[in-house]
Amino acid sequence: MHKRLAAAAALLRDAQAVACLTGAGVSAESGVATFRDAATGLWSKFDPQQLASQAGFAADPGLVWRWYMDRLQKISSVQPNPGHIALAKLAARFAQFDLITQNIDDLHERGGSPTVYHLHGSITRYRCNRCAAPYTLQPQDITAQTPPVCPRCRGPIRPDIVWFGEMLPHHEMEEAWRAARECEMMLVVGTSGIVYPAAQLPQLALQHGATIIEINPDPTPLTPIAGVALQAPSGEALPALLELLDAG
Ligand code: BJW
Ligand code: ZN
Repeated sequence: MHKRLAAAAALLRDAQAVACLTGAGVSAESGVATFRDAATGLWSKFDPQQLASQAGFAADPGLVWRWYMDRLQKISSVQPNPGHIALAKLAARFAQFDLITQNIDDLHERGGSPTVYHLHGSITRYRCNRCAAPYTLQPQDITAQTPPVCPRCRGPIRPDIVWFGEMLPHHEMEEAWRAARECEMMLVVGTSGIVYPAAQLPQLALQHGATIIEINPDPTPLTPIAGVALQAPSGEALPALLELLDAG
């Protein structure tokens, strides 16, 4: 592990442009459940892939609303972990550092990262599912059994999150695809690498000459294209990487 960390630090030391793609694993050590680990607890009998879709919302809007409000409360109650904090500090070391996340939580921001491209939206923002008007969540919405109703068109309110079959937000996609083309190094942290189009980003970076550093305790479909694979939790590997860089 130490050898691979040293190799990763050596590669990063001279880089000018670095990009980082994160997934649910970066928030796992904060206590936020990942998607494809065996689901536990209250929601274990529901399939996230079914709930996170227009069809799932149409079939049972209340169920989907309660699922998100439960996750919002969980996310609000947890803290960024040393991985989020190390990424914010790493950013300051490079002329260009683009942080791209698939996560809908705000733990990167709370960990100190100034600009974060949320490819799959954010659980802190809400909008109408019919007319797309933005909606400010009210305290009573959090315990409501059904979604709030849009004041403009009476449509159901939903989180501003990208469900299966929906398009990713235009600006975030542009920035993420630019970052992948421009970077010399791409850190790929805590993602299973199976959800598209986000999983294309490391491939694109590689095609444009970047080296991929993967941080994940388990192998993924992206591991074979990684120049260095650090098989460790990101809350340990990222601070260790930062320490090696700081040591010069
Ligand atoms: C640790 C750790 C620790 C643990 N430290 N690591 C091409 C091919 C095939 C299918 C498609 C394709 N293009 C599009 C599709 C369809 C679909 C898709 O990709 N399906 C796949 C499942 C096959 N994609 C879409 O529908 C996308 N839209 C789209 O393409 O629109 C155009 C279009 C329209 C119509 C038709 C066709 C195309 C939208 C995708 C939106 C994904 N949204 C979700 C849900 C958000 C809602 C919510 O949160 O409720 O986003 S899916 C879910 O997966 C979530 C995540 O952001 C995303 C990625 O998951 P992630 O982050 O990788 O988490 P996990 O749990 O999978 O992995 C965690 C990893 O962490 C693991 O590897 C662990 O080992 C690791 N780990 N502890 C570091 N401590
Ligand atoms: Zn509306």
